Amino acid sequence: MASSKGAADRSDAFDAVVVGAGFAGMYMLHKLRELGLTARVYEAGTGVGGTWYWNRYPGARVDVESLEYSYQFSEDLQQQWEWSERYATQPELLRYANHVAERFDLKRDIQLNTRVQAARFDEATGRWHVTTDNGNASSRFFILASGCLSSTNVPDFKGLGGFKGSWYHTGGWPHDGVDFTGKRVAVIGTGSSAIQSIPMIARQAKHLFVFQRTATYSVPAHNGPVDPVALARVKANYRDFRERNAKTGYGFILDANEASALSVSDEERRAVYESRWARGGLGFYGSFGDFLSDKAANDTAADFIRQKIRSTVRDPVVAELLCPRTVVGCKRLCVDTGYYETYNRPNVTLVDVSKTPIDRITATGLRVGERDYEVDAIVFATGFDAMTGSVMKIDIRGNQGLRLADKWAAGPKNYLGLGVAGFPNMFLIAGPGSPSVLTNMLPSIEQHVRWIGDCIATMQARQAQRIEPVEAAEETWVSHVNELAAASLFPSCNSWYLGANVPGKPRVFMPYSGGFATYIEKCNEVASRGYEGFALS
Ligand code: NA7
Repeated sequence: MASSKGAADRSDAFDAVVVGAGFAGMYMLHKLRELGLTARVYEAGTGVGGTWYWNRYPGARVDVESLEYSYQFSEDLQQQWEWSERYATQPELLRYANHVAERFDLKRDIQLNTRVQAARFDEATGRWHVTTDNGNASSRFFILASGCLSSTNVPDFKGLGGFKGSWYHTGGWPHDGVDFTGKRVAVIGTGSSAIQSIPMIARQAKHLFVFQRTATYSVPAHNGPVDPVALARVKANYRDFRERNAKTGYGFILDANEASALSVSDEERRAVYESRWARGGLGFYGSFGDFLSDKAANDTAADFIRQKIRSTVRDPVVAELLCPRTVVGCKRLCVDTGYYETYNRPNVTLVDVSKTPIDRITATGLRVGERDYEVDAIVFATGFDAMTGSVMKIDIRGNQGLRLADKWAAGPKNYLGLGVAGFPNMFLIAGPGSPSVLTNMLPSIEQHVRWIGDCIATMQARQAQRIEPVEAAEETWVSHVNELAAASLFPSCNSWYLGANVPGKPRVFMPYSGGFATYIEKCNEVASRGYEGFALS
């Protein structure tokens, strides 16, 4: 049974402590057990599932096809689990997470309802001392599986405390749902969470006001039941399917077209975009090879999507406001079901806050410039302190009391996204410095867990006690990550990849943008060279 507050009968010394019981933490626990190690996972929520535990807003679903956004470590699991839709909904993903936890008997080592507050490395004993709001523990390994999008960002609007209605953040949605029937609702933000929830809320609400600071590109999902023919084909050789997806840049199969968008005629280009649009989903990224490296190539995709918006939204003024002006893919493309169409509803109003920001929250709504918008509920679809937020909330101290918060004050620094110099036996899963959020998260998570597992097994075989990156290797990696980003179009907009959505956060492009397959090769090479760039002692 999963424990709750008051697990006093438990031993507090483990081989490993893992922070977070999302997909990363759960598989890490399974892997540690396979290695014969003891572990405790601490999870702030009252259940497993991470992102899919917290993000219960209406319309929440995965943006990668479920046959790919799923664990591959167990052949029986991937054969037996049946996804009902091409893109699973949040409730289905949460059922899957719970199924995995039950199936592999994970819950007995997961302490729920417990937030890790601090972790300190003791150089004399070589152990981490972990403090939580519900007991303490010590361990040899300290593993952060705390999620990239788990620290919610609620902008510091004046007056929120005095608002008489209800307010919600998409990333901390009430478990029993919210009924907006007959209500006037404000949604702040037009990122992925907003784009998924707006069509659903619009169907319920009396009136919906959407406050848009930056328009976002979205491609249609064309969601539906999983195609039984495609399903049978994948299941007949799931391993092959997974191997193909590990050889891609994004960790999912998008039949990438390597040609330049500028090397073909206007008709051919349009035909490529039309076919990707008709297929739906993030396969749009695979339209052309220079999509994210050449601005002129990217402009052709931007023009195509803007035309789609103009042909969908009937009011030309609203359509123009919804047309993004940024680079396509500079923020993760959104995948929607009826998003742009929603603006044709009479009960939906788009409010442009790009030039005149939201001034304050009043007792009865929102004030923008001279105008008051009266609402009964506010939905903050305002994103997250991404990639570093949940790590930085823990007071982590390594050698000689070095604080991770100090080391990362100007942006995250690590080697391969896996370890941090000065913090022995600490590993990060799918965080900054790795492909992470630029890819299909599940295979990225599994690749990290396998790598960490192999590393620990090597340490056991060599009777090594500690591992940590060498400063020089870390510096080289950080420069490499920065150079890759600088050579791409990613830094051209204010995305959460750059930390630009959180006031005061250092503007550093956090994920590794060299592609999933290249990254895997690099990690394997480091391991095969005896963990080159790491100091083992
Ligand atoms: P995002 O993508 O960070 O979107 C947050 C949205 O909230 C975005 O449109 C922001 O505008 C807007 N925002 C944030 N602060 C403000 C203020 N102060 N005023 C007005 N608007 C604001 O978060 P999501 O949860 O939608 O998606 C996160 C990821 O989850 C997504 O990329 C997928 O990978 C899944 P901005 O663009 O910053 O101008």
